[in-house]
Amino acid sequence: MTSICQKFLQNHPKIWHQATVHPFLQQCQLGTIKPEQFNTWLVQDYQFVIEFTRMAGRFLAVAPPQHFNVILGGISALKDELNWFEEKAAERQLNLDTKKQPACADYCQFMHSLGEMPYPVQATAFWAIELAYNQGWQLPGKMNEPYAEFADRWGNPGFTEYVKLLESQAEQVLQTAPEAIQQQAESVFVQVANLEKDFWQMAFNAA
Ligand code: HMH
Repeated sequence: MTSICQKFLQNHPKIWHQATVHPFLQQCQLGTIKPEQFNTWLVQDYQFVIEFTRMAGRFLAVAPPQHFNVILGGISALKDELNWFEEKAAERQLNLDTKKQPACADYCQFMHSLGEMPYPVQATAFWAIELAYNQGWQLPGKMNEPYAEFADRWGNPGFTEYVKLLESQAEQVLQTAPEAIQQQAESVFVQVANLEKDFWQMAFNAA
């Protein structure tokens, strides 16, 4: 029996592919990405992660206690990730206090709106957001520095395990959710995929 989460992936192969395979990532692997493109991504993703951390806080607030372990692990990793982004930006002399571009602002608005949605829908979104980066940074294959460090952050085996745990927690609550909530979760899954695609394109356009 195919799980509900795996069905979401199977039902939307085209948009999921666009969410996780993009010339931005391929050119990081080739080492041909332009500094303006990479730096735009870095500064905008920092803004994204700030809003994602707030989303994680709201997600924890409505989670069953049995799900705390995995979510708190994720929140602890976000603490490290925000500090790491600040270091990477300083190395590149980037100003992190930059206005959000429309694709980033749309994604942040979407994450904010998830707070109003039922827990199984939030769990689906949280899983899909992390899976997109886990797959996206792994699929191009081994990268060289300075990009290897970025690919490893979301592509490392520990992160893959964490994403599997997020999937099993989402699956567990989707299994017993009413049909209407399962449908809402599928629609949110597709929205995440579209927002991911647009986020890559935003950074790529900075050339
Ligand atoms: C746009 N999606 C985007 N940025 C991220 N850092 C992640 C997902 C993973 O947290």
